[in-house]
Amino acid sequence: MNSFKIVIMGLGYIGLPTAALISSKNIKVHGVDINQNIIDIINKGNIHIIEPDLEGLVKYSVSNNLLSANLNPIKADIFIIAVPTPFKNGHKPDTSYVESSIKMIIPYLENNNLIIIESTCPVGTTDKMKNFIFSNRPELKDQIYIAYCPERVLPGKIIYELENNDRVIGGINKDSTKKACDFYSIFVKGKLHGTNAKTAEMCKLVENSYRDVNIAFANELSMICDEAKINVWELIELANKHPRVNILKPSPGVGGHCIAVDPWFIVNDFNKNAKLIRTSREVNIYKTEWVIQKIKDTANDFEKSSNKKPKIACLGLSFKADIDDLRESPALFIIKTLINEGYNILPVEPNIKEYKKIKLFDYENAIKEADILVYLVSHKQFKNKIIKSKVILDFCNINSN
Ligand code: SAJ
Repeated sequence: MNSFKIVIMGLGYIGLPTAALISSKNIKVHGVDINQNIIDIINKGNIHIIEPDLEGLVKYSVSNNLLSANLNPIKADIFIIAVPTPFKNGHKPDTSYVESSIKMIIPYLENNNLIIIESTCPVGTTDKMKNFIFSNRPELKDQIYIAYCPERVLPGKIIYELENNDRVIGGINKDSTKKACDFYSIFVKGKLHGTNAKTAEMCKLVENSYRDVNIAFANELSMICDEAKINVWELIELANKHPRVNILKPSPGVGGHCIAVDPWFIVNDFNKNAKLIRTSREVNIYKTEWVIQKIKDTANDFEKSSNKKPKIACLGLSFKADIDDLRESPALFIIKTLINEGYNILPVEPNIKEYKKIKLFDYENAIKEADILVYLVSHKQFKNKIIKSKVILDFCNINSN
């Protein structure tokens, strides 16, 4: 076993897979979370999130005494911060979990420790945390290493991408960058790119904003094409035959806790110049409203022509295909809005057994019973089964790959 010890603050979507992967390399990991229920689950070798390959790693590490979950940190060589940074009202990033994690580890810090922040953060957060640590423990100045290294993994492929993606690592000084690169080289097969903390922080925000801007372009095209009566999917396929064009896919809007959130971190701090990034967020949010209006118009036309209120099967609740994650899901928002406005909705989500306030329907029954089929998420269970005799609204090109 490696002799050094790691503390990971936060055992959620990023912290737990990171803890499991590192500990599976025979390194002792002491995980910390504020939720006792999560701690109990992990200490039994189980997991509280759905992610392929994770459970086996956690079981292995817990049963070999390499990983444990706890309420408080301990003294260690390396401290990794992997807590969420949601946003408050007005799209302002909320870094309070990062701050409270740093506060919790401060009493345990010793010379030569390395602190790594992985949470998505506004530019300048690492520097702020450095000042906060040194104002509480001035004797640690120049004696510890601090770096920012954002996670970049895709939910559904986290374990593979944790090991294989390149990493961007920005220290508060060159020694910190080197120390953090040496650490990641133990378990990352991708390339490690050293820079400064500010650039690494911005890099994370830019990656997700880049994707948001490009999806906004596709979503805007889908609304223009609807007006022009052109099939947007065919159009994009043709345009993408150009060697330097690669348009992404239109959707009912952008969901998840990353792409729909991170661009606001840039807009919030650089409001005057972040015009395209802000507008792209607005276009992607507007696309969801546009989809709701389309469904309502189709339902109202149906009612006028057949003199009965239509049953509408809404297919898919999650924020993207083949997962059960509902965070910031446009499909869920669409369904909730229509139900609240009194439409007769049959929601279908094959990846979820039960959802608190919304009664879920079985796919086969829903498509049989419904008058209108609305495809919101291209889950594999929905593919190649379109019933031509029904009114169909397809917002995700259901039969494509
Ligand atoms: N979407 C489209 N059209 C597309 C692609 C995606 O509308 O052509 C929508 C999806 O339906 C979904 C949303 O975008 O609602 C986001 O899905 P995603 O699969 O693109 O990304 P996430 O949110 O699951 O993960 C992203 C990834 N970032 C990038 O690809 C730049 C991941 O690498 C990050 O680690 C993750 O955010 C994160 O944690 O920040």
